[in-house]
Amino acid sequence: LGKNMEEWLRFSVCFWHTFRGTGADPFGFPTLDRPWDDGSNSLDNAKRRLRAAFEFFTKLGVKYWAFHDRDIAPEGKDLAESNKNLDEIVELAAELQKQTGVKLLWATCNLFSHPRYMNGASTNPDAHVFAYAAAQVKKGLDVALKLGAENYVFWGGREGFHSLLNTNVRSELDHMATFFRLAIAYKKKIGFKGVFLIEPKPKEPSKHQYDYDAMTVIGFLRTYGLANEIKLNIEPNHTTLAGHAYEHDIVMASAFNMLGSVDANTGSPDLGWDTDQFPMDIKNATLLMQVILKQGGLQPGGLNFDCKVRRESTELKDMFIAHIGAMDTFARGLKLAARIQEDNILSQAVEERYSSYKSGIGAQIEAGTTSLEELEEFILSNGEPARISGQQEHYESILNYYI
Ligand code: GLO
Ligand code: NI
Ligand code: NI
Ligand code: NI
Repeated sequence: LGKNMEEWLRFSVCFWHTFRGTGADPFGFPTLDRPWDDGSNSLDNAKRRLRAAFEFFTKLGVKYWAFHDRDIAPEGKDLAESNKNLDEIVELAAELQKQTGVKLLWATCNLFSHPRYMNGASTNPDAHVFAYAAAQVKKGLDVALKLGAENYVFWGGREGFHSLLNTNVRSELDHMATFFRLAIAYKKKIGFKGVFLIEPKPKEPSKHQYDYDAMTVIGFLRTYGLANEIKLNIEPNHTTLAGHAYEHDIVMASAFNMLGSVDANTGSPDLGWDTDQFPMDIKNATLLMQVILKQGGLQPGGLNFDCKVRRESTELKDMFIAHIGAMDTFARGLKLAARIQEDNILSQAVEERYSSYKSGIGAQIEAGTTSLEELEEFILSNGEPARISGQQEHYESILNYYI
């Protein structure tokens, strides 16, 4: 396939779940053992955590990691102190990256946890909050540049609304576009070469999220003339939360040349929220890798495990097993996708399905050289189209043969 498996499978460990996750949920206290973490907000604790993380990455053999500004370094009493804390931790991160060879897939800013962001960040009705978020992203981009991030992610955690009665949606979307324009200008100014990625997600935590799903974000980017500057980071658990199939947003983003990276996880369709489970389903992984194969890989994006071990997994070794199991799942998915591509049976079947567009009136439709009058003329002389079977079961049984 022209690349070795590692180039197709650019795995990344996320810092926030793996090193900040505790197993706590809205109904219960922490359950996970984190022997290196004393639970305090001190810089010493942050450093211990980071060292543990790099030990984990190296033992696992994963080449990339990803983090938010506020999960690697504690928030200070004001922006200046937060930035100072971040600088100190980033120094250590730079050192650890150099020592281990582990690279930064992407950096991001947490613009959703602090109470100041409760009504949104760039879409906040208060300009003061917009300014704070912008200042935070400025620093986030400096840090991304320093650590050689290959991408930079924007997940609009609170960019949405709970009620239309108090919301001016047009002005909030205009502000969000301005926010991205400012970030693009700064990125160019400092010479940061990483790719900007928006991560769509519906329903959580705002009742309505502006970045609902892939096509919503693509529509937003095109409306505001930003589609050449920003791609998408797709998380399948968000896709299923939006009511789509696991691979839907991957397919959609890739179809429009907008698939930059993947937050590789899965949810429980029987639960219905963002459970961030480790992907263990071979069929899902195969369908996803098929798209990645077809578009020639994800570089400079990757497969970032935005996943948490479940509350009931209390041991450190569970963290290893979860990541290894997920990596194996995608490795098998890649192999199966490669076989499916090689055999060409499915793609031939699809091609056949669209064969009417290859000649005659179909070719004219494809080329955009026809008119309503001409199409009417065609129907008047050719009559009713034949009914052709959709053959869903046929396609599904072919896929089953591979899995
Ligand atoms: C939440 C998102 C979140 C993002 C992260 C990076 O559901 O998946 O974890 O991936 O903030 O942007
Ligand atoms: Ni995510
Ligand atoms: Ni998520
Ligand atoms: Ni997540």
